[in-house]
Amino acid sequence: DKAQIGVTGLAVMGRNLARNFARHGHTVALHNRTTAKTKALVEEFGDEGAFVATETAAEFVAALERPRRLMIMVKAGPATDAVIAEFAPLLEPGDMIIDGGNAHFADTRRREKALREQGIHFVGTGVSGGEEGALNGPSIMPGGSAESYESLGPLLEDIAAKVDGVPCATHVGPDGAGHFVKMVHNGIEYADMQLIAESYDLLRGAAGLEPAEIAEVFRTWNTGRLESYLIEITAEVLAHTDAATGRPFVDVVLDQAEQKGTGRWTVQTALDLGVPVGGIAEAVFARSVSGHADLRKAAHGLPGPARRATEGSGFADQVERALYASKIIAYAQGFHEIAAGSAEYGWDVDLGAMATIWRGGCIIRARFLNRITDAYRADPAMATLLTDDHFAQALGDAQDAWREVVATAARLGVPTPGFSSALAYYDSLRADRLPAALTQGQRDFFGAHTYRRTDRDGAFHTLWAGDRTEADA
Ligand code: NBP
Repeated sequence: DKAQIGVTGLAVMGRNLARNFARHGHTVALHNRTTAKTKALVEEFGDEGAFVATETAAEFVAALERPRRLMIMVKAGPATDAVIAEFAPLLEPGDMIIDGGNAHFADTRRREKALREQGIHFVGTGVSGGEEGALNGPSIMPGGSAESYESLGPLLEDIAAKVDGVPCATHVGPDGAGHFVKMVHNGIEYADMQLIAESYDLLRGAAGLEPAEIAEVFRTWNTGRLESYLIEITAEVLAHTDAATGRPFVDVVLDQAEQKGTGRWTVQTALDLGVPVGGIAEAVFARSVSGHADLRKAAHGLPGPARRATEGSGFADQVERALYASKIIAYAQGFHEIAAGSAEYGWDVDLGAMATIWRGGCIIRARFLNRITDAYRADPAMATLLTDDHFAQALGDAQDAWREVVATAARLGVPTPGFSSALAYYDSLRADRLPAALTQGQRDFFGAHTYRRTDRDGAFHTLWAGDRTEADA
């Protein structure tokens, strides 16, 4: 029998996706540059389903039913191009190459265009959920042509996570849309993690709680509106004790956060699109600051606030409100970026559907995402999530607590770039007037960059160096 799908690149992700397809009753052709990995997979897991192990590219392609569905799970970057160059000449019009690696959406657009000229569908696909998700049900974000999704969609929906019976996979949009959405998903993940980290730091630094006590606070939060995978694992990590020293695990881990680059891409892309994603940017920069051991060493010992007050028992509740409000902001910024990308590249992404497919499988899975889906269902053209009834009310309820938490952090010297920037974004959007008017005045003064007026149309320039009369520009 011919295979319904083939997977090339059998490291942790490819291997687990292949097993997931097989466990769902699909015949899976296997291929890997190093053939030992292919053999090992069949030896260890061959009884889980129908696998066709192949060694050469020609054998692999020949093992697939037509139209062929060939999934690439190799290290994103030059390896992806190398694998495409190897297989594309062996394929026929109508065949599909699915790239499930973490490719940059611009690379996906380039590859899709090149392969389209050969009649091959290139399906850049975001896959979230790591190793575990790949095996038991990831969140899947496929781009590419609608036609390819007709053939591929049922397979992807089969292996995806399910929430309330709904698969966490849907066609995102043409060419690079899937990888773009996966990129922003990761950016939001950065922001979410940063906000949780700040909450922990505040409960520790301002309320004086121990990690085990903070774990309990997170466990309680996880029974409410903040219920999510990230809050759940935060409690687990904080409750963990280091076996070697008997100290809280979080105290023996070097405090320098690393990153693989998707958060940075989200911010770089947002800058290109002119979308303010301060919450995501602050999260990326917070990791960067933590990693600058040299700067931190040089600055260590600089003066801080004299005050050392400890916050009372109501503080945790205030932090919960600040966290929820800031999380709403981070998601609103991420969704704004997806909307902007969709408009720029003509993808027509269904924003509500993105929240739906993130409910399971992926790292940012959360009860809260249902609210985002509801919000976009109620008003697909909403300019910002913040004005949705539920979110507007939550932001309203959070006002005093959110401001108190940011003020407390500033008074006590606990760094909260995520909370602070989220609040500044909120206050900027809701302001009657912004000091951007002054910025425009300065720009006109030093560079004759002109300005618009509130009371009539047109562009104007004031003769700053002359008699300061105003001229039409
Ligand atoms: P890696 O990213 O570690 O890649 C290893 C695979 O790439 C192996 O199969 C290796 O073959 C193959 N490969 C390389 Br490297 N260079 C190659 C080349 N020039 N030609 C052919 N094959 C080549 O694997 P991974 O961690 O399973 O991730 C796979 C993809 O999934 C990546 O793009 C990653 O970003 C993405 N992703 C990973 C996660 C995660 O949690 N790990 C989550 C979501 C997405 P070999 O065996 O012969 O060396």
